[in-house]
Order: sequence, then structure tokens, then C-alpha cells
Amino acid sequence: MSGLRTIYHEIENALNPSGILIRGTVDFAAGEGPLLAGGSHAKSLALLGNAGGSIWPTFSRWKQRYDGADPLDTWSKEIIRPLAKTLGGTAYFPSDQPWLPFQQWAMRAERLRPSPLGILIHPQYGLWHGYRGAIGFAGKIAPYGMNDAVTSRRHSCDDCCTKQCLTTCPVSAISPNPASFAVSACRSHLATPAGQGGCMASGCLARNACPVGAAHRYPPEQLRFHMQALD
Ligand code: B12
Ligand code: SF4
Ligand code: SF4
Repeated sequence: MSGLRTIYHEIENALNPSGILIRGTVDFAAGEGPLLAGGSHAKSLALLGNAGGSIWPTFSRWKQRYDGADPLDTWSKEIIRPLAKTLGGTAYFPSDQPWLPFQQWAMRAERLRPSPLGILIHPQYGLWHGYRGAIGFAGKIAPYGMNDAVTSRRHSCDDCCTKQCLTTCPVSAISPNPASFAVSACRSHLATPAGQGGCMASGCLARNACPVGAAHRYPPEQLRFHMQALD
């Protein structure tokens, strides 16, 4: 147990200045986990990400000095890769292809479920969280950060009567049955003056309409940054 505490303390200490958090851990059956650098399958994984605007102060300062492509992915890799090396693990990133199943891992790490938008909804942070990377290990690590609020609560969307996320999109890009996201309708709208003045300036209107975790909504500059990255 003290060894595990050391790993978690080491990860927390290394990530603390960045605002990246340990979002949970996943145990894998034999042969199920992603490949480690050595070629075997990971037995466990620590999932790393942001909750609310936790990364924005540090990342936005770093971004002022960076004018290359994919700033958020580059920043995440600069922080997580050396940490994985120190811990003897392998780093994985949500933006690297072939895409790894980050949302499936997240549903196991914190037992979250998808919202109609496709984004996983968290009982505390609502739609305002995401994943910056993961570190895979050759051995098992104990569960981290599981708490009753996340594991035993009903799904927030089941308790939501108004489901405003389904009615707010100006081009009805989000459909409930079957759940789907019309990416091309969304992108076409974003290119119009109405889209530029609406969703591009203030963030996805459907995501903003969700009442869960509204206090954790990203700050306006971060909302704009994510929309520009999507464009
Ligand atoms: C491709 C992709 C997209 C495509 C979706 C194309 C499509 N129709 O499938 C586009 C570019 C449109 C997109 C948009 C967004 N995305 Co995206 N996307 C991804 C990415 C890179 C790969 C998804 C994938 O295929 N994975 C591989 C499969 C095997 O993994 P999986 O876990 O089984 O996949 C799940 C998803 O595919 C999901 N899914 C299926 N359709 C859609 C559609 C959307 C919009 C989402 C979010 C998920 C989703 O269902 C699967 C089962 O769990 C993931 C990162 C990752 N590696 O997963 C991020 C990811 C899913 N996206 C994310 C986000 C936040 C967004 C945006 C909100 C970005 C923004 N602007 O802020 C938007 C949504 C816009 C909106 N209006 O709501 C987050 C979700 C975090 C969370 N809380 O759940 C992820 C995990 C990235 C991250 N770094 O955290 N995305
Ligand atoms: S508005 Fe309601 S249904 Fe939509 S994501 Fe939020 S809680 Fe879920
Ligand atoms: S960004 Fe705008 S157009 Fe796209 S899904 Fe969200 S509300 Fe609809």
C-alpha cells in the first residue's frame, strides 16, 4: 500500500502545477490492455485529465510562448511523457492515432456514462471535463479516487427532465434515438456568421445549456480555444 501511495503522490506532485488530475485507474484482464513500450499488454492504467478549468491558467500561459500546431496535445505530452518514463510506465494520448478507447477507460475508471452529446457526464463536473493522457503499467495498481458520488449515483441524464442539450443546437445536430451527432451539420453552421458569433464565440450552445456542473463550465477563453480546435 505504501508503494501505491508513493506512485500516486509522485503523479500528483508532478502534475499539480499543470492542473492535470488523476481521473481514476483501470485494471485490465490478461491481453486486454493497450500495448506497453516493451510489447506486452498493460495490466493497469492511470487516467489523467482536466476537471472544470483546472488546466487553463498554466496551459494558457504556456501557449503564449508556443506557436506550433496542436498546442494542448503538445503541452500534455511535454508533461505526461517524462512522468511516465520516471514511473517505468508507457504514456498514451487521446489525440494519437489509432485512437485509443479513452471514453471506455473513463467509464470504467469513474463509471461515467455518455450524455446525448457523446461527451461523458460527471455528477460533479457535468460536461466540463476531458482527458489529457494515460499511463499504462505492467502490474496492477489499486483503484484511485473512486467515491460514492461517482460510483453509485444515478446517471445525471436520467434525472434531467428538460434535456435542454437536445433542443438548443441551432441546427439540431444532436439526436437522441439513436444517439448521434451530425458532425457535418455542426461544422457547416460554425462556418456561418451566426455560428461564428454564437457557438464559436461562446462555446457549443448545447453543451452550455446543460445544468449539471454549470459552476465548472470552462472560462470563456478556454471555450473559444476548444471550439477553434474543433473547427
Ligand atoms: C474523433 C473524435 C471526435 C470527433 C467525433 C467524430 C464522430 N462522430 O465520431 C469530433 C471531431 C467531431 C469530436 C468532437 C468533439 N469532441 Co471528441 N474525440 C474524438 C476522439 C479523438 C476519438 C473518438 C474515438 O473514435 N475513439 C476511439 C474509440 C475506440 O474509443 P471509445 O472510447 O470506444 O469511443 C467512444 C467515442 O467514440 C464515443 N463517441 C461516438 N461518437 C461520438 C461523438 C462525440 C461528439 C463524442 C464526444 C464522442 C463520441 O463513443 C465511443 C464509446 O464510448 C476522442 C479521443 C479518444 N481517443 O477517444 C475525443 C473525445 C471523445 N472528444 C471529446 C470532446 C470533449 C469533444 C468536443 C466537445 C470538443 C470541443 N469542442 O470541446 C467535441 C464535441 C462537439 C459537440 N458539439 O459536442 C472528449 C470527450 C471527453 C468527455 N468528457 O467525455 C474526448 C475523449 C477527447 C479528450 N481529450 O478528452 N470528437
Ligand atoms: S441537459 Fe440533461 S440530458 Fe442533456 S447532458 Fe445535461 S443532464 Fe444530460
Ligand atoms: S457547436 Fe453549435 S452547431 Fe455544433 S452541436 Fe454545438 S450547438 Fe450545435
